[in-house]
Amino acid sequence: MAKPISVETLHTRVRSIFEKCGMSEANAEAVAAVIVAGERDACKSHGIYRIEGCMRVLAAGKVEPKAVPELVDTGKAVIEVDANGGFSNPAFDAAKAALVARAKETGLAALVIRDCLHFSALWHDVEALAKEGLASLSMCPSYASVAPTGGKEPLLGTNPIAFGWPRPAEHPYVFDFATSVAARGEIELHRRAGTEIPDGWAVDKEGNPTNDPDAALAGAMLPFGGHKGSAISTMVELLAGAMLGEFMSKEALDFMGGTHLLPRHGALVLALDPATFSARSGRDPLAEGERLLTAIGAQGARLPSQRRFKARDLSLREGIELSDAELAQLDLFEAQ
Ligand code: NDP
Ligand code: PYC
Repeated sequence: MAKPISVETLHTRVRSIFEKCGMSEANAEAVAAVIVAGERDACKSHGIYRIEGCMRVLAAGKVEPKAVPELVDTGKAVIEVDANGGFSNPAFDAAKAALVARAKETGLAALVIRDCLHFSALWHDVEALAKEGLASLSMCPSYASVAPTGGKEPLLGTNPIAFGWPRPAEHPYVFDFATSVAARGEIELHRRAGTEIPDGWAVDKEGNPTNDPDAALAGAMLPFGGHKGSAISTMVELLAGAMLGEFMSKEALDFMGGTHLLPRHGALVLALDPATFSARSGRDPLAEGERLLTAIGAQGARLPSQRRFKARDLSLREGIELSDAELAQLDLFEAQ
């Protein structure tokens, strides 16, 4: 194992790989930021492993490398940003200030991200909103790779959903997960490592349970929590696909021509100002939240994102440990 690499150095290297692929400075910066944040926080399924996937969609011409996001703010609760076929991350960055301002003004605001290539973890966005004192929910479809509970054909995406809640003196409360048992990225990491996937993650093409990552990727993944996860995943398709007039996971798959290319569709972010909602109650919502969150911790249960924040602290202090294979791949991408 080589010496750890600093977060800044990794960021510079990833950004320059994307600039070499033809991305504008601003887009390369935003995409590198979310990938390096994933690696820094030990979220390997959406860390540097994703560079290759991004390069593949760039090479296939299915994402606009120099897209300039266009903000459409009519002063109403729903703000739109058109990613114009570019990555979702610069589009979110371009709209964040308007979303925060509207949520604080009216108590509740929504951001619609249109026509974006979305490959990243969602915690990045809800954490940014929690830093502004807002609660938020973020969701998007993906590409059809998950069978609804009771079915066996891929129809739903891995459809992630993330929630953020601000905490006055702590990292925010954040959960962020695929509505499939595991993110597709996790299965791909098992395939690369030559290891089996756990029971219950997926079925093969015939609908039989499988532990083989290749058979799982060719078959169908399963929603988490049976019919409950299946329904939440369907809700994501309806709210962040049908309602926005953007691709649902089946259409995203057809548009990309297969799961070898990352999906293009829309995304929905809801931002809520806790102070506005509780104003007439005379109670402090953040203090109420603290009571619950500390009681959970007092039982010895860990909060979601606690592992991630710990990994972040370590990476910022000591750098990020990458395997020799990962470093060799970075060198290869830089040389291309
Ligand atoms: P995980 O199952 O790894 O984690 C889900 C969440 O649960 C995290 O917030 C995690 O916190 C928390 N958690 C895990 N174990 C515990 C525990 N024992 N107690 C309390 N909390 C726990 O996530 P997934 O594999 O489902 O998803 C990984 C990422 O993939 C997400 O960031 C998601 O946004 C992304 N994704 C993106 C897609 C896209 O289309 N853009 C599609 C699908 C997924 P912690 O991190 O601290 O462990
Ligand atoms: O890991 O499921 C996943 C995924 C799909 C698109 C981006 N990430």
